[in-house]
Amino acid sequence: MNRHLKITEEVSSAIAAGRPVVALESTIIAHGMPYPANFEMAVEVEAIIRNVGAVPATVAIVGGALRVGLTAEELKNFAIAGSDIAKVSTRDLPHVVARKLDGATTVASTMRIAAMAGIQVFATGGIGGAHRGADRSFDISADLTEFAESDVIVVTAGAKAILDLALTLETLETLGVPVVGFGTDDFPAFYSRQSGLEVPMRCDSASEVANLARAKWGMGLKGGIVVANPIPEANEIIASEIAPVIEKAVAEAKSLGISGKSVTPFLLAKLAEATGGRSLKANIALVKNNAVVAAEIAVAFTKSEE
Ligand code: PSU
Ligand code: MN
Repeated sequence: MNRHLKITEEVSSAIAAGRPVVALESTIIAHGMPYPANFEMAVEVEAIIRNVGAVPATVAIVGGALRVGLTAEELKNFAIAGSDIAKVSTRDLPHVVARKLDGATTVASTMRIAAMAGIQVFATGGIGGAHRGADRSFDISADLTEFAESDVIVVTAGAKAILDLALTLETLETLGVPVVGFGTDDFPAFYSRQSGLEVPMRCDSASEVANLARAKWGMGLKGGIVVANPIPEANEIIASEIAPVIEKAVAEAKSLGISGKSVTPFLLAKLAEATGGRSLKANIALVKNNAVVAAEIAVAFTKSEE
């Protein structure tokens, strides 16, 4: 095991014994929600995973160590520090590790660290993707390329419509990544249950997802699986309602010349500002929903094939 990894006793003994473990990212805590809602969300999501019978493992970088499993106090530190903590994608890992810095991990770097630790299932809110105008800007999240690299199942409420979702699905196809609609034929758009874009395949249970992963990895195919799980109906914000807010945020980012790793946090902050408490509530509900499904998949994965 590599010398930069630091896994808690609880998580490492669960991995060693083949018990179910679910990884969680920390950018969603530091950059995705305001304090104290982010801290409450992080604690509740861990409890949800335990209730289903899996061990939660929040991933972050603390003093240059790749940490798998955080204490409640550490979760709170990340929640309070918010955007003062660096957002760390895969390309940033060497820098923060060499300089012994703290960092909040994105979907991409969390997948990589989970794979290093031997964790196969990860719950998040929404993955990054190909931004609008990516045909010229090349702004395609490293989350997507990470799916070609790391053998991890990621449960996500699809991706936000701040992105070009059609281009996001095309990119995942090019990279050979299965995108599974969980109980749906339509790729979910985070706040909305439907994007109008078809998913290439569908599973209706956790054990079906586990079987798909076994088939993929069993034939030696490398990389992850996107499990696209729609937001619960009660918390949905329909697409036509959120669309004008998104258009405005995207136009503002463009006119301000926002680029690179600031694009996603800028758009997320603008959306949160414009939709107020409702989008925060939706965000928390979908993360919890994803945590349940991820824990069920992790449990199914430890059982024999059904
Ligand atoms: N999309 C969301 N919420 C998030 C993110 C994306 O709806 O919190 C975060 C995740 O950590 C994701 C990252 O991995 O942003 C992607 O950033 P970028 O587009 O810069 O790769
Ligand atoms: Mn980007």
